[in-house]
Amino acid sequence: MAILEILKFPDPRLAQKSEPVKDFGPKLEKLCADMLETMYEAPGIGLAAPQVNVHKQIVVIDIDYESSEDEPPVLSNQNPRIFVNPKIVKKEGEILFKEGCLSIPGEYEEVLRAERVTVEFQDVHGKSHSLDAEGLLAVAVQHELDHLDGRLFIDRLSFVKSRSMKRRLKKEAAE
Ligand code: QAP
Ligand code: CO
Repeated sequence: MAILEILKFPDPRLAQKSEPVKDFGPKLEKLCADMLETMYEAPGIGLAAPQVNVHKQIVVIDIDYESSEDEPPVLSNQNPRIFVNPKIVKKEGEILFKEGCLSIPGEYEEVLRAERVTVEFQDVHGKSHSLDAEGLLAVAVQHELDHLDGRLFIDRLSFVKSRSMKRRLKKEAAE
């Protein structure tokens, strides 16, 4: 097991699109284990492979925290979920959720998402699954799948808010 380095905004590698996973095997299992360890150590509730500079369609999520309101979240019971080659096939309703991101530490803003999603994905062995998610899990799935398209939650704010936040973060990163 290993803790991986998490890329931080404005690293341009976060904007890269991720490729589908074709090889299922021990290398994929090791990467998923390392991603989970990295997420728990942060601590976070979701991590996408491109955040650790692996541009493959892999996401790990664990929303089972004592209080999801805590920022950063407090870890309680572990319920790791691994999504390989995930696709959202259905979206319903709307939810406004104050999101954060391990690649944008210390920043939290409300983002509008679907309240319920159905996600089709493969597990580490390549077996196909479908999951109906709602609330925090649905938000986490949408946030993490955005990473696979090179998109961050700050790209989903109003134009004015998004631009001013990116300018400030770029300025802070350059200091
Ligand atoms: C994505 O986010 C997410 O700023 C996962 O200083 C966000 O784990 C899923 C974190 C909202 C569902 C709802 C953020 C840790 C963790 C920070 C995270 C920080 C330390 C963010
Ligand atoms: Co994120």
